[in-house]
Amino acid sequence: MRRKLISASVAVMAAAMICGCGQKQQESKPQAETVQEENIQESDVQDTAAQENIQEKDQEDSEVGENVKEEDKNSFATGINTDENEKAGEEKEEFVLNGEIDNFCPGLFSNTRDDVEYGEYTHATYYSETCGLERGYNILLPADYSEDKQYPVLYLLHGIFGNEYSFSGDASNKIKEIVGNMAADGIIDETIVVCPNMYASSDPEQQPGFDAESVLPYDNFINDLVNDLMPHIESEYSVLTGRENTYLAGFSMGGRETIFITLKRPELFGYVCAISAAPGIVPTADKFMTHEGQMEESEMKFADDAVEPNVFIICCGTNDSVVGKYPLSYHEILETNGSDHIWYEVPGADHDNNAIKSGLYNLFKQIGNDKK
Ligand code: FER
Repeated sequence: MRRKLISASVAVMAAAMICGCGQKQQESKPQAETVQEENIQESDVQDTAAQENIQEKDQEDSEVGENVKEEDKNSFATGINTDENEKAGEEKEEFVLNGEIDNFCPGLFSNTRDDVEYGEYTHATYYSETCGLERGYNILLPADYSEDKQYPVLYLLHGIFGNEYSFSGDASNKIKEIVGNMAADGIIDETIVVCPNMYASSDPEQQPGFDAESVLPYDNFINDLVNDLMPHIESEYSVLTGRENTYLAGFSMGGRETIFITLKRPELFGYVCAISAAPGIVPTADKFMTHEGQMEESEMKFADDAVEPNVFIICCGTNDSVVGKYPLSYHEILETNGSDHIWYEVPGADHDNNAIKSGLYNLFKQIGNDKK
């Protein structure tokens, strides 16, 4: 795939956002090489500061894992809902289909439009051999879904404490609008979105949490997805199969599993986006818990003979208060290990829907551009 390293001018954009309440945000394009140099230093500084913060918070909040309040769990699952969410879409008015990454999803695609009919989420279940139980998912079918057509499929993975309703139950993430509008405008083909429950435990009583055992079912989702859910979707719905037509994206814990699954099974997914990916792919300790890691840093790469995704995006908000600089560190490790991907930051976004909307929009934009 084409290799791109894209780093928006963080300081300029953050300042534009803070000053620009209610005003249009400044447009920012992927930077030329000279600007990248400065950005590397800028983000180095931020990186060090973030590491210090992580350590400081480690001391203050050593028990935060056990103390996550019920009302906070939703913001882990689907992102913190902030006022910025409504502003971000206004950044770009004119749309050009090209291979560039845009900072934000344009309002043209995130707004509800009268000229477009949107799909609806439906809940259904499948039997998981992996877990030995019936498991639920939500599926977003195009408004005029017909067995006479065949559709590509996006598997979309939620954050920690989430379930199959995390995305379908949050109208502010605008997923329905983004996929519906981009298809209506002919940028992408009509696409099915599947929102699974990523907690693949065989014990229905087991609960997610910030400790090694409670996280294991997330790492088991790769088996449920590949062996149970994907075959179920492919037999129950009129879908196009193969990596060209099979997409994977996820937010936070779902972003972490998206990267993990992509590295393990790159032959299955042609277009991938990991948004605000959570720590724990490689060994580390953050303010929530100590992570043994799914693999060592040296192993975080595609196998030498692997077919790699056509598009593999890793992105994160510059103000992410939950996963901080971990997505940046994934980009750096993959780069060191020679595994191609696109890295970019969403200016001003927290662990929130601005990052989610931007990531999904850019994934669909890359798909549209790749297939045009
Ligand atoms: C962690 C930090 C963040 C972690 C998970 C998350 C399992 C996930 C956050 C989310 O999904 O929103 O240390 O460990």
